[in-house]
Amino acid sequence: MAFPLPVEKIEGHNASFRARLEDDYDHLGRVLRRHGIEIDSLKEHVKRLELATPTWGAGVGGTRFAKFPIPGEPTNIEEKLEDCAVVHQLCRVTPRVSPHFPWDWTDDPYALKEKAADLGLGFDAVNSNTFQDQKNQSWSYRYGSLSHTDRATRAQAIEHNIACIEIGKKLGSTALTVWVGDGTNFPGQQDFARSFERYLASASEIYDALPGDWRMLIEHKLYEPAFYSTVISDWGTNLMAAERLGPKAYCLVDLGHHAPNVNIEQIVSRLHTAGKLGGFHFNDSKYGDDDLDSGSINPHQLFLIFNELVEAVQIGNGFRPSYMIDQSHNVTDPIESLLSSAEAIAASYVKALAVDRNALHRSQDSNDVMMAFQNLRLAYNLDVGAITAMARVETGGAADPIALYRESGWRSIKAQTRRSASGAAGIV
Ligand code: LRH
Ligand code: MN
Repeated sequence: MAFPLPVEKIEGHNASFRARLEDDYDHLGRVLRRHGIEIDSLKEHVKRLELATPTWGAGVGGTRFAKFPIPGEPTNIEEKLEDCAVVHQLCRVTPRVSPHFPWDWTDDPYALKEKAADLGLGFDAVNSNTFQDQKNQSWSYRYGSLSHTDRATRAQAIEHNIACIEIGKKLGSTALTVWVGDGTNFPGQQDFARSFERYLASASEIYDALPGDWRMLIEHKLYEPAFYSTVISDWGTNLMAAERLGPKAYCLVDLGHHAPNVNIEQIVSRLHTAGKLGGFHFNDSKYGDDDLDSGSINPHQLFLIFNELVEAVQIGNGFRPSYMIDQSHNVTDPIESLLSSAEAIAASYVKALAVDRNALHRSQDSNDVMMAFQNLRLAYNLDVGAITAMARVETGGAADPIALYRESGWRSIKAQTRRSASGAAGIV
């Protein structure tokens, strides 16, 4: 196993941070002890946090209008793995990558698994793609895929999902994420009930192909690419599907897939109560499915979501969600955005762990509204940077990952060797 960046460079960087980091850590430790919280226990939780980076997030993203590639960005799965390894080496909380097929297709998945392992990475959920037509594809997904009115088109989409499971098994993955863009742009274009039943029938054939230890993560989305109705449009429909399919089917919550101002933390609580909360696609948004960096627009929402996740873990019932990032990095260096997002997610998790839950529950039970709110706000207002930094430094990461990344010159070095990426508009 060889990390992409020279370890001694990180050690030198951390040595220059050691004194002030220990000072900040000890100070925060005293503050937390006054609230009966042991700082080291929070640090150990961060060390066990495992997020998955999206291979499609390692390259520059775009919109339907344009994409602005940068020199040295990855243009194939091997280069994307290298960049995801840089992210994990520096932040230490992203040990797995989530691939997307056919974007990351390989004829030798075992070699790819080995390449990833050599870089210190594993594979999380695999993502199928029946929202784009591939060259030499027999049937178009213009009018849908798993819910298409045409049996042959549905069969083609089912077959693709099963092929994703087969390659995922060879990569060591244990979950399939199914997001379909199926929907309509005109009232009357399709019957809501019949298209949903066609989706369920197709999804159950995919479900039957799942290995025993696998999970199927169903991802709902309010709109886009369909702009009047979407077959799997919200958490309720998602839950109906997961319950209809069976115990290996779960709901995946992509933060950007809801109407503005929807209370996503309550959806998280409901899906956990139903025992169907399977995972997340973390990102942020202001208007639609903007796929912006996690915590960059609404960090309080991210904290409130982790507050529900910490409550859920306390309740238990075998709850082990997949934490994945799903973003489109249109105007930043993707590695810097992934580092910034991993920090925002880790910090939200630590703040949620720092909530005095007994005090919160007492305030809730006695309807002391202001104290209940203050119980959360106290934790949210903490600057937990010293905890996430100490966790990184103690596991071989960087005290200041973005600063170290810039010092490494990784992107300009890669610009010398990597071919230039296409500027074709679109998400990848
Ligand atoms: C759909 C989505 C889905 C991925 C795609 C890249 O908007 O969130 O998770 O397949 O983005
Ligand atoms: Mn997503």
